[in-house]
Amino acid sequence: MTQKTIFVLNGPNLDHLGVREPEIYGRETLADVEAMCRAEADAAGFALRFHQTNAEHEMIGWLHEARVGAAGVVINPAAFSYAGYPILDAIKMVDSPVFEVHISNTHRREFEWRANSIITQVATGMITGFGVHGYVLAVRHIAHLRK
Ligand code: CA2
Repeated sequence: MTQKTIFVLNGPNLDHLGVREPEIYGRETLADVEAMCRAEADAAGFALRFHQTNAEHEMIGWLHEARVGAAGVVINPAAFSYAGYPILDAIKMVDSPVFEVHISNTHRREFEWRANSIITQVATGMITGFGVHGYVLAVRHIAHLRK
């Protein structure tokens, strides 16, 4: 890993992106999101690590890899947003900017709990409701910050 590596990390169930609830999350698959992020990172001269997991320990492992010397981290914690205290602690250990992304507008959803991400308090910034374009904006912003 070099200082020019951007991590894009995805939490539980996002492997079903584009398949379930397209009216909320859109029709792009996670593979489409990876391609969009990779194109953005490539154009700016950054390497990209793109991962998805349904297991908290695996997410923590990638955050530990990103802990020292990454350009930045983009994370959609998905439902880890609501009880993922070990992930919150791991994000606090990362020495580069960490941007939280939610595809849907979590403040405009059916349940109030969706807007109450515990991750936001340790994130550098947060994007919600920009669809999958939010990932691209976050990658672009990290490239801009770290160029
Ligand atoms: O809007 C987002 O990106 C979310 O982080 C998605 C999470 C949800 O728990 C958050 O409240 C908001 C995961 C939603 C469930 O997984 C699905 C993934 C793809 C398609 C349908 C559901």
